Amino acid sequence: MDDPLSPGPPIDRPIVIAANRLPVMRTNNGNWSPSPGGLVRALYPMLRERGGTWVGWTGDPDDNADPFTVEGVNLHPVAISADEIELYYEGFSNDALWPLYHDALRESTYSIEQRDAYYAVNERFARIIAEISPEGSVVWIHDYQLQLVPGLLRALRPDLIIGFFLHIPFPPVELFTRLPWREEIIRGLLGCDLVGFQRPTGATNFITAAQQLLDAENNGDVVLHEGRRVHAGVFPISIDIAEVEEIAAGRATRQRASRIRARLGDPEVIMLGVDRLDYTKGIGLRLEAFAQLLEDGRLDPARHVMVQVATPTREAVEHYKDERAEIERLVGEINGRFSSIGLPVIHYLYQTLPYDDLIALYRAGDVMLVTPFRDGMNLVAKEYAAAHIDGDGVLVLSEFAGAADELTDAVLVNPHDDRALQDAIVKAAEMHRHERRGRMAGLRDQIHKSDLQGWAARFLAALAEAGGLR
Ligand code: GDG
Repeated sequence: MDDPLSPGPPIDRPIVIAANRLPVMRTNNGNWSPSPGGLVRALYPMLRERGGTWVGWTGDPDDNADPFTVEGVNLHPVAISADEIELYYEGFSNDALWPLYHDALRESTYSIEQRDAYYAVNERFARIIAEISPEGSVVWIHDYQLQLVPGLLRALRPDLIIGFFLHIPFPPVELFTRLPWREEIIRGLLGCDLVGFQRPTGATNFITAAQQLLDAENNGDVVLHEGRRVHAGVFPISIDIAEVEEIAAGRATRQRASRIRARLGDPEVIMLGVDRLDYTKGIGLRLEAFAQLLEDGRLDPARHVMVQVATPTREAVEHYKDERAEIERLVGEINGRFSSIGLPVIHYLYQTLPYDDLIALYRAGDVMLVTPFRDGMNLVAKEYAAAHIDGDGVLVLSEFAGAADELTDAVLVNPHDDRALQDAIVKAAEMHRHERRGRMAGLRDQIHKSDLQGWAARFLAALAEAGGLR
């Protein structure tokens, strides 16, 4: 019998990847080096090995850099102006789509200028991909910034096999239909042969939106649109497990982890949060739950400390500035009330740490708190389990993270329920060693079922099949 997880034989067609950002960054001496980040870790080595092309923005405004090659990978920059960064990226992508897709709506701020910039940048991507893709190429487009590209590209190049992966949730139709340009987005995605989602609900929501908004018919997970068959599939993303385990096993990491514990005052339980400082990640709720537990005496500042790493992100967007101010106010307030001299109860870092340091922190963390309101997957949860080669540690995980579908040995919690969140934190902090080890073994078995490279290979194999290559 075929292994359902086996990706099958490699694809012999040229591969073109498109993402908002190129996989490389300019270094100080003007050269290019691979940028950090999961997507790059998954796809760049594959392109380096077999050759291929990546289309994306360099990260600098008005950058008209010519196409170039790094380690055999062809890189095609897409120029984006300073105005477009404000309207297409910060505006439409991060201020309109991001909250809508994470059911984090405050008030709807939809602007036609932002939509026009989004369209213009998507069209530019489509044109460049159409110009550079060899006949019959396999094109894989990533994420919510580029949802119109498949449709625009299909019109220009019907010969291409086009796939799209959405890294964030696809919202229920009742929410999605708030967007004035909802049909346009669905039409864009229906330019694909395969649209991939993190969770089954994402695929179902997308199919329902296509039915309701465009009268598209469907047969199971295949949507029939303008005489074409568009597959919707589920591909939960993973991490580079071997890399995390290797770093975690290193002597330097072990030493760093014990130094961290010592510097925190050798507490009984280190609680850890690691997130981009994003309002969807539920950092504030977590801090409030921690404070309430200290207040009620269910946790003890002499025995329990929290480390919160909040990585700077989207600092130009107003809601992110507000979120940062609120988190920092809370940290100050809680530390003011519960710390003693030399021993803060919350250690807060608004920094991007080197990956090795992050893995050492994961190893030091006895309880990992991952409490987003809504999250496509959440790789931090998987990295924490991968780093715990010692077989110990407890993961508290929001039901609203995609990772909750797979990581059922976590302490699963509804972060909107403050009492439940407090109970989950106490349960994790007090969990008996035997149960901790049993649950961690379950988490580690689960993550070992699929790594990042396997995820990419499975998506590409499904895309080849959807495009009629198999
Ligand atoms: C989107 C979706 C989906 C964090 N702080 C530091 C640092 N990180 C790294 C982590 C992890 C990554 O950033 C964060 O990944 P997440 O999955 O948690 O979240 P998003 O950035 O929101 O990603 C998400 C993902 O796409 C993939 O499809 O899972 O749901 O929202 O890898 O390690 N890395 C370093 N220093 C830090 O301080 N080096």
